[in-house]
Amino acid sequence: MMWEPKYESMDRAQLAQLQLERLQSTLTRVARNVPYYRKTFGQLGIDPDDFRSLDDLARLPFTTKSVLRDAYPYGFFAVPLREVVRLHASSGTTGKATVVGYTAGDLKKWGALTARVLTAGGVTREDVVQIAFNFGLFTGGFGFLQGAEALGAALVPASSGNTRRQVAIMQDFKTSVLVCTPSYALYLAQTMEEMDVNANALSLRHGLFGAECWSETARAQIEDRLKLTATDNYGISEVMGPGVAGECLEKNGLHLNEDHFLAEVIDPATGEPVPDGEVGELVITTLTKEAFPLIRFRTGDLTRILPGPCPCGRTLKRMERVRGRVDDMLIIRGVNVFPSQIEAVLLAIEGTTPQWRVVLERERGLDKATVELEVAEKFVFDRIADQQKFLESARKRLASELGVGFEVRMTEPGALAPSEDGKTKRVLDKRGET
Ligand code: DLL
Repeated sequence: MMWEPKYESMDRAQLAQLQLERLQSTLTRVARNVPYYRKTFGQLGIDPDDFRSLDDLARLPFTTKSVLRDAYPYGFFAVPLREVVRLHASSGTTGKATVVGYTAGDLKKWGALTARVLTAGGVTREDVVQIAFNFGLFTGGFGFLQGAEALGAALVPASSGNTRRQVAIMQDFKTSVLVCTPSYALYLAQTMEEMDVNANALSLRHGLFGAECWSETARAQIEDRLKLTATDNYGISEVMGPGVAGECLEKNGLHLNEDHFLAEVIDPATGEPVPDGEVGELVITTLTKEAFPLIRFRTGDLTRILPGPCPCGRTLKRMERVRGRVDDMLIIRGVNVFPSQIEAVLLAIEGTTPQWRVVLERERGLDKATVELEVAEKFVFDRIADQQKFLESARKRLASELGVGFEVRMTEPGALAPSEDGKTKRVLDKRGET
């Protein structure tokens, strides 16, 4: 099932033509209305009227989070404020927030794009869709609300937090689709087990998870413990929010909505595009946004374009699940490690929970990395010796699978509960403090 088959299974040559036309009109609009683009296009000698081929993309300037921040709050808007009907803001985890505006037309397209993602994940108008993303400045809640409405599904805006109540809602409302972060889905599963609620007695069919990094191990656990099919979806508030890319039920990469977003993958160090199939930083140019168009926006997310067609019939390219953020990659004694790799190892160990984090410290000039984790309630150790054995085996697994030594420590239950918007902060870097 596709929501907009005309675009989702478009002939690639036709799609390229559509992208070019949309890019040309976006360039003309930003050159006219956004001071940063007017200035940089002038410096680089770019005339939107001369822009004839998608191959010329690499001539255009990048847009970074820091230039957006410098223009806080409205400096990148391409329409007057009176045309704007909605404002959201990026979560600002890596600095000051960025304000993102939407026209009525932008909201309509956004709804269609999240409807595409929901449909690809198996959702129909028959479903009861529980959204456990925060409804607020964060784009997750409202983004999916519009898609569910467009689809005609029954939407339950449960919002984030109050986990026991979420479980009760799932039981009473016969929720068939869960939409939240993957770490929150695991937390829900854990809470259900503590409440003695059997997932088989629920009505869940599908789960759509995104907004943070996760792993195939986490997917397998979520599917098993919540008894649903779990798909991954990607978005970023500066570009729109959810709706940028989503997996179909083949669960093999996320289809990029290329008729609205032009995706490139670049080498983060040099800024040069890398060939399809190679890992690099995802860069997105919006093709249809009115209020907040962006040219070559550097997402900071690492992924690659997957080769070959998808059996689902969509011709939209797929990107691999995001491996991590360029700035989240840990370099511990020279070895590169992403938090999602640590998660995959931990989840495979019996007794661990989704509540964990890495603390980085500097001790006598050397980096020290400690994994702090909670163990499941039913897995509490009566004897100190058992606890030592558990920690030692976790230490060994991490060292052998990731090639780097971590200390492992248990924390008090509840010490690492998920944050309000459901995004879990996995790295606490204290190296600057010592
Ligand atoms: O997280 C938008 C969103 C909401 C996406 C709901 C999906 C579902 P931001 O708060 O601006 O927007 O955070 C964007 O989250 O740059 C990635 O680092 C990360 N991220 C989002 N989706 C995924 C994913 C929303 N599927 C930042 N896998 C991005 C890994 C993801 N990371």
